[in-house]
Amino acid sequence: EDPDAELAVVSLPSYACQRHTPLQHHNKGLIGALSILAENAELSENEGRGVAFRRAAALLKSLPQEIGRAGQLRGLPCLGDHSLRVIKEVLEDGGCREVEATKESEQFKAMKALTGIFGVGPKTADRWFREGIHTPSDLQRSGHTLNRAQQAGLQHYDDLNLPVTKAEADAICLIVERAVGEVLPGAEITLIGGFRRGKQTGHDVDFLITHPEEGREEGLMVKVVSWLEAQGLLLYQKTTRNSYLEGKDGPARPPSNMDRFERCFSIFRLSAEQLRRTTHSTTDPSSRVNTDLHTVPPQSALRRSDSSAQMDGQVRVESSVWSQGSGSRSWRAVRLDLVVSPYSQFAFALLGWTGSKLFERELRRWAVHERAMTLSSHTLYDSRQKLYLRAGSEQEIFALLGLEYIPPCGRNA
Ligand code: 8DG
Ligand code: MN
Ligand code: MN
Repeated sequence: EDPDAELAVVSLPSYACQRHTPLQHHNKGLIGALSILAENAELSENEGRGVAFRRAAALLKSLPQEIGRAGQLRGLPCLGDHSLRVIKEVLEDGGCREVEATKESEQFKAMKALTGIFGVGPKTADRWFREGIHTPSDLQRSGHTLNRAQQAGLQHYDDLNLPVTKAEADAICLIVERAVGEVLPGAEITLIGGFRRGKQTGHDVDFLITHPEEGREEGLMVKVVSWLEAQGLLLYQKTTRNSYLEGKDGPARPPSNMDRFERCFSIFRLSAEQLRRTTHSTTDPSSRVNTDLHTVPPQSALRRSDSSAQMDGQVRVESSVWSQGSGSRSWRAVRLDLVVSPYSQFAFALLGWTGSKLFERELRRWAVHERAMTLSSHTLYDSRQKLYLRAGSEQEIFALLGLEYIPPCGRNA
C-alpha cells in the first residue's frame, strides 16, 4: 500500500448525519489522539472545543482508508487548525506532545477517575480535585457526604468501569422483556444506544419501551421498575417523569402527551446464573471458544471450563469480569437505562436514543441550520410551516430532514 497515494475520497459532506460512520475504521492512532483532547476539553467543561475535536475524529472515522500523510486531507471538512496540527504531528513524529502531556497530567487522570463514579459530573469532580481528592479511594476516605447515586457509584465502581458485553446485554434484555410482559402484555422493548449501532461492548445497556396502543404506556415505567425491584434485580434506580421543560431538546413546544415520557437510570444486578442461561440458549455450543481471560470474543462473555464441567457437572463462568481473584463471582453490577415512549413518538425516541451522541448533535444541527426545523426525541417541528411533523419510522424522519437514510451501524460518529 502506497502511503503517498492521494485519497480516493474527493469530498465528504461536513455533517456526520450525511455520512456513514462505521464501527471499524482505518485511522485508530489519529482518532485516539483527537479523542483524548476531546475528552480533556469535556472534562474541563469546554464544550465547544470538545465538539471540534469530536467532529474531526468522526470525519476520520468515515474515511475509507488510512491516512499516511497530511496532504491527503486537503479539501476535507471538519478539520480545524488545532486538529490538523495534532494530526500532522502524529503522522510525522508518531505521537503528539499535547496528547501525551494530557494523558500524563494529574488533573486529567483524577478527573477521569472521579467522573468514572456514577453520579459524578465534571463540576463535582473538579471541586473535589481542587480539595486534593484524586481517586475514588481518596473520596471514600474524605468523609464527604455523597448523594444516593454517588454512594452506589462508589460501591460498584470497579464493575461499572468494566465494559458490558453483548452477551450481558442480551441476558438483561431477556429479564427486562419478562418484566415488561408481566406488567403490560403487548408492550414492546427495543435495544437502543451503542449495542443497536453494532457495538460489542458498552458502558451500559439502553432499552426503549412502548405499547402499540397509545396511552397504554402511561405509568409503565413505575410498574416495570417495581417488578424488577421486587425480584431484587436493581441495586439503584432513579425514575424521572421527563417533563419537556426539564429536557435539553430545544425550544419547540411539546404536544400535550409530552409529559408521559419517562426514563430510569439504574444499576442492574446481573447474576452469573442469568448470564449462563442466556448464553446457553442463544449460542451454538460448537462456536464456544476457549479464550484468554483478557480477550473476550464478540457475542460470548463466557467460556466453559471443560475440566470442571466434567468433574462436577457445573459450568463455571469465566471472563475478565466474572472470574476475579480466587473464585468466580456470582453476580456483577451493570448500568441500565430505560426509556418509555408513547407509540406516536416511538420513531423519534428510537432515533434520539440510538446515538452516537455526536451523531444526534449533528442531526439537530442539520435540522436547525439547513432545514429550519427542531428535532427532539419526541417530535420534529418545522418553523417555516409552523407545524409538527409526524413520522412512523426512522426512515421517514431522515426523509423529512432531506437526508439519505443512515442505518444504526453507520451512526458511530
Ligand atoms: P455506550 O453506552 O455503549 O458507551 O455508548 P452509547 O450507548 O452510545 O451512550 P449512552 O450514554 O448510553 O447514550 C445513548 C444515547 O442516549 C445517546 O445517543 C444519547 C442519548 N441520551 C442520553 N441522555 C439523553 C437525554 O437526556 N435526552 C435524550 N433525548 N437523549 C439522551 O444519553
Ligand atoms: Mn449506552
Ligand atoms: Mn445510556
